[in-house]
Amino acid sequence: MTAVRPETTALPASDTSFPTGFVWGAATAAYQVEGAATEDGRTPSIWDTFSHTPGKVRNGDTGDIAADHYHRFRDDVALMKELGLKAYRFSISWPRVQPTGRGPAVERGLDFYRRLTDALLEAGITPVATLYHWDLPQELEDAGGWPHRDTAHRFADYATLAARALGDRVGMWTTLNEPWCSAFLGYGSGVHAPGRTDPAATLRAAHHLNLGHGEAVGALRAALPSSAQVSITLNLHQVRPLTDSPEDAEAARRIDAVGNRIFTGPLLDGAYPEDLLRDTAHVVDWDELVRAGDLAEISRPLDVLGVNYYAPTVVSLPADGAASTRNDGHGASDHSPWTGSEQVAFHLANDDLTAMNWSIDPSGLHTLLTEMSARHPGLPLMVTENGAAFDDYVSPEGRVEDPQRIAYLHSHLDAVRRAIADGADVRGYFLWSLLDNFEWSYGYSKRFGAVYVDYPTQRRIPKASARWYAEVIRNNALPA
Ligand code: IFM
Repeated sequence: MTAVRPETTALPASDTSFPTGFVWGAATAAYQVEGAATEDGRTPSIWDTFSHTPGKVRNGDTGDIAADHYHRFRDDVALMKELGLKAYRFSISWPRVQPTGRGPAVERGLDFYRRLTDALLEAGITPVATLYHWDLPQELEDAGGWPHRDTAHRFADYATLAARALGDRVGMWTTLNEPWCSAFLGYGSGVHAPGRTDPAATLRAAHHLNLGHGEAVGALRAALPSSAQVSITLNLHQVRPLTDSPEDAEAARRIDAVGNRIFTGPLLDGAYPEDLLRDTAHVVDWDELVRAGDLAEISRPLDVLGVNYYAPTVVSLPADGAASTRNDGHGASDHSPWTGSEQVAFHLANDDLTAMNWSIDPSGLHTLLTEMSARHPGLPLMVTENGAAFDDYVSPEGRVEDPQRIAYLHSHLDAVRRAIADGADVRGYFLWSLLDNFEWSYGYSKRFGAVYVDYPTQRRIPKASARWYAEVIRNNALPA
């Protein structure tokens, strides 16, 4: 079994190289790429239900076929090998493995991940498995979803099934991907599945995601060899006040609390931050929600922390107390996802935008990594997602030239390299995404892939950025 455990060494600031053993990868997620939505016993997840609900996803797109990775994974692994990837971060579809979210595993579902990981290992690519990238079995949502405490226990049970089946070949495990999105976009603003807009349910979901993570860490440690590495991936918001005013500092404190510390507090410090509890006391009864023993469970030690970064989060507190702009990059909704801090306004950091209308600012990644590493010494970091959507197209010669993505990757990888030189313990980088895929409520309208997918034919065309990234991997260094 291969585990991702490179030795990092300090780097000179002027160099363009990365530490020996730096993990170069690319990432995807089950619902975004697999397709095969009804095959081999898979039942609907909340994203199947949501995407099939008219008006929820742009153009009525669904993940029914997606990039057809379920059937084409061998070709995709061959492509990864060609690009020289050292690791592939994928997610396991819960409703494929345990369709109703309860009871025994479905072997046919697990077999897909056995075949995928075998193919990866054969190609010399380290598999990195995420247990939950947002596809809750619909039956569990019908029983209450993440706001319901039992969902956390169900998740730990599923973690055991997955670890028992794949623990002999997967050495690196991630419990949740971006629990902020699951809780705040799924139950707050409703732009993600299951599309609920209930502030109390949002905070309850956040706590139960934390609890589910903690219980899953325990389950994984019990089922896996001691060499296995266990992590969680957070989309930490790199929060900046718009001005130096005390009001904007207050806005930044609030968004840092409900966007970041609601997870890092209990996970890494064993407690919910006092200011978060104050800001949200009118929404939920935290004393009733957080039971004895929960915080010890949630704060089980981790081997690695996964960090996803795309753009900074610039905030202000409008003088009239009403947020006039909610340019938070998380999709349009009449309901704010920022439970308890709905009055905060959001701004673009600059006008250099990706196709998602997210500002391009690599300094945010440097700040995030250096600050997290300084705050949590001894906890290695992994950039588990970073990348950009642009309006890619195939030229008449059959090529996809994406110089903007190359520039984005170059500047962000340079930020990672500088963070390492400045003392951050960053072990690897996973480009989001290997393939163009189903970008949630944006459907297939946004292309994040290093590899272009022509959806009508499912033909893969590596973009210029894929070739560029392959060269970086080969040299373990950025071009000078
Ligand atoms: O596509 C998503 C991914 O599923 C989670 N992180 C952000 C990406 C881009 O929006």
